[in-house]
Order: sequence, then C-alpha cells, then structure tokens
Amino acid sequence: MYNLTGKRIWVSGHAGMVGSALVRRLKQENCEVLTSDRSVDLRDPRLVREWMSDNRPDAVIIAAARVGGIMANDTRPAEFIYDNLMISANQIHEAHAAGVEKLLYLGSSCIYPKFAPQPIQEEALLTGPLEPTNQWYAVAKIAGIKLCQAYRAQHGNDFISAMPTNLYGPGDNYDLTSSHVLPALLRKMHEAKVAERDSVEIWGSGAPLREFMHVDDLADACIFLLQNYSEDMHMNVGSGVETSIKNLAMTISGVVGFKGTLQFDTTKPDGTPRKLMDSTRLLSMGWSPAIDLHDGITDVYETFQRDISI
Ligand code: GFB
Repeated sequence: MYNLTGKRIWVSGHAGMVGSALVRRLKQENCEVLTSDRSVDLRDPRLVREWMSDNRPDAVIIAAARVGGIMANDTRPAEFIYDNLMISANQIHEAHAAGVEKLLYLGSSCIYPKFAPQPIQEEALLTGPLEPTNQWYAVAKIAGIKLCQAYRAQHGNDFISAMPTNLYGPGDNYDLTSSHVLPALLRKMHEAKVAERDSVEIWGSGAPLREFMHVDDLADACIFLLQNYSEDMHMNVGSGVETSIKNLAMTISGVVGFKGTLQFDTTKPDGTPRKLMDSTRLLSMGWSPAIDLHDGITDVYETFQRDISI
C-alpha cells in the first residue's frame, strides 16, 4: 500500500477534464496537490526537468495529454503522436531522474487492436493492427506504457499505468470539431432544442458500441491504483456499461428534452466497431464504479447549462 498522507502529488494536466477530476478527488486525501501552469510546456524536457527539481513531487499522475474525438485524431496525426510521445517521455524520464516514488500513467482503450476479442483483456495489447483513425494517439500511449515498464525493469521505479475507457464529465470539450461523441451530442441536441430544429446529425452509422465512464469514477479508480497497485502490467479501467452510439443519442435526447429525429451521416467514420474493456483485474481488487450512465449524463447536462449561462 502506498500511503498518500503528507505526500506531494503532481497532477499534470490539472486544467483538463481528467486532471481536474483528480484534483477534486485528491482533496479527500491528506496530501498536497501540485500543479504546473501553461508556461511549463511538457513537450520540452528542460522545462519538465526544471519544474521537477524546483517542486520535488513524491508522486506523479500523468493526466496531461493531447486528446480529442475521432475527427481530431484522424485529421491532426502529427500533433497526436508528437505531443503525446514528448509529454509521456519527458515526465516519465524526469520522474525517474528526480527519484519520484510512484507514478501513474494514463492511457486509453484505443491502445488495443481494432478487432481485439471482446471484452478486451490487458493481454490483447500489440496482438493486431490498430484502428487507423486513432493509431497515432494509440502508438504514443503504448509507448507510455512501455516507458513505465522499461523504467520499472531497468531501475526498479514504481511506475504503473491505467487504461480508461471512453470518459465524460464536467470540464469536457464541447468544440464540435475536436470533441468526443457524448459532449458533441449533448451540445448539438441542446442547440437544436433551443432553435426548435427538427433533426440532429449523428456521425457514422450509429452502430458502433462504446463503453462510457464518468470521470469522477476514473479519478477514484486512479487513487485506488496509486495506493494499491504496483505491477508491470497496465490496468483496464472500465464501467462495463456498453451502448451503441444510436442508443447513446436516444438517452441524451431524453435527458436534454430534444424531440426531433436523428440523421446518420455515413460519410463520417465509425471508428472501432466495438470497444468494451474487461476490467476484471481491477474489480477483483475491490474497486467498482458508482455513477450510472443516465445519472452521469443528467449531471453533465446541468453543468453544461450552468456554464453556458455564465
Ligand atoms: O467519441 P468519439 O469521437 O471516440 O466517437 P472514439 C465515438 C463514435 O461516435 C464514433 C460517433 O463512431 C463517431 O463516429 N459520433 C457520432 C460522433 N456523432 C459524433 C459527433 O458529433 N462527434 C464525435 N466525436 N463522434 C476516440 C479516439 O475514438 O476515443 C481517441 O479517437 C480516444 O483516440 C477516445 O481513444 C477515447 O471512441 O471513436
């Protein structure tokens, strides 16, 4: 067990959806949360080294990443691979150099092969070709896992990694060209309702299956892993709740109160047909998610309405 009491914990990416959820969750622990501002460009090894030596964290959670939905991944491959490789390598290497006691690296369920057997077990990593739309991001995230394993193998660093499923929650990105599906549909349906439009466009066929998890559940799982997990193998963090994009759209329309129809634009990509993770290893350690998808979407819609009225 890694005891967080009195520890100085650096949450990189604290302004993002995942980082801010981690900061909220860490308030329940008796520890000190460290954050770095935008002047510390995590792609620059010198700046990361200086920040580490000035701030001396005991533990690091790497929540910083270049992230986005299917379209952003597909159209900005250089940013997704370069930024994520640099962010991962700099923080992991400098954490080792600074003698950080524990590090948690966050990846994504898109690291797995496009046609991995479902539900996807951790062992499926690197057993087949990746989904082309997000291969750039996936390769960078796989490199992050391998960095943690390499520093553990060569130097004995207690660096672990966790692979969350598709996330949503407060602080999500609502920009329609770069967001994930859940915030995109929430915004599109809200705007259609307000403008009294009778249809909303959904990308792809609506058939792909995705597993969704509220970011507060992810943050709770991360703190559990930081305290209780210390092995080489990355850990799946999923909710076990799978839905088709069409069903997700219908759930969101119910929450928002949008009464119009769904128009599927099949010129847009579907991406991976199915992406359900097997989270048995985590569940068998005694952790489980708490937030139901419908409740989570309702909560997020309230936050969204509050934010746009400010
Ligand atoms: O959320 P999303 O962009 O992520 O898309 P992925 C999920 C599915 O929803 C795809 C469909 O089949 C999309 O075509 N979709 C329907 C939409 N309407 C929309 C819309 O308005 N916006 C968006 N964004 N999608 C990402 C990866 O893949 O998931 C990342 O590209 C990362 O690398 C992330 O792993 C978790 O699940 O397809």
